[in-house]
Amino acid sequence: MELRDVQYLLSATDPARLAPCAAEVTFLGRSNVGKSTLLNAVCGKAVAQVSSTPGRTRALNVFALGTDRRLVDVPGYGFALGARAERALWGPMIEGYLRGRESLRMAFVLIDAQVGPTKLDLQMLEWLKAEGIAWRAVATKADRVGGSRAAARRREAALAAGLAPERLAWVSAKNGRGIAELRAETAALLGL
Ligand SMILES: Nc1nc2c(ncn2[C@@H]2O[C@H](COP(=O)(O)OP(=O)(O)OP(=O)(O)O)[C@@H](O)[C@H]2O)c(=O)[nH]1
Ligand SMILES: [Mg+2]
Repeated sequence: MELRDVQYLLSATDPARLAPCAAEVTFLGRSNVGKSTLLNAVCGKAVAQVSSTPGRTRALNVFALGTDRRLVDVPGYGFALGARAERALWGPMIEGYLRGRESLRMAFVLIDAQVGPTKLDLQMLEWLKAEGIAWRAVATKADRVGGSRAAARRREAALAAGLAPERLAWVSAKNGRGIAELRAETAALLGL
């Protein structure tokens, strides 16, 4: 079994509908940060739907590797469909899923490389720490940060998230930077 063997399994808005499994890795981040694109890049296969319209992914989209391993594409937080959605931050669906999900090996928290962590991103990191959920910060769309500015931008973004620069993965689905490392990490987490 390889990441390339990934297949779409189901979409659910009720996390209680997700059956237990042996191991899973999940992709979190604000709307449009590149979660679905990164999942596809890591797998080397276009399984998750990508769109230029923010808020495209509205349910927990679950992808299977064999019978017992999963990747989960989570709806973006911070995309307000209305006042109520805005208040809800990431809402009960995401919280309900992340809490007490025994098989969850890692939550990749995606942060826009150019923008750095937003207030919501920092809240998500704090929340994950408080819940004792394993997380890893991943800066996406690194191709948009010019070569000469990249090192400084990475330091700044890492510092804002309270991390050493090397602990902030720096990736681009567009030019492939950092994808091989993230792929190896994901495969190891899933025990592939
Ligand atoms: N330049 C560049 N653009 C990217 C990269 N990754 C994603 N994008 C673009 O960013 C936009 C959003 O990508 P998605 O993968 O749909 O983002 P998402 O986080 O899944 O968005 P939601 O499902 O709406 O929360 C698309 O237009 C992608 O083509 C990248 O590495 N570099
Ligand atoms: Mg998406």
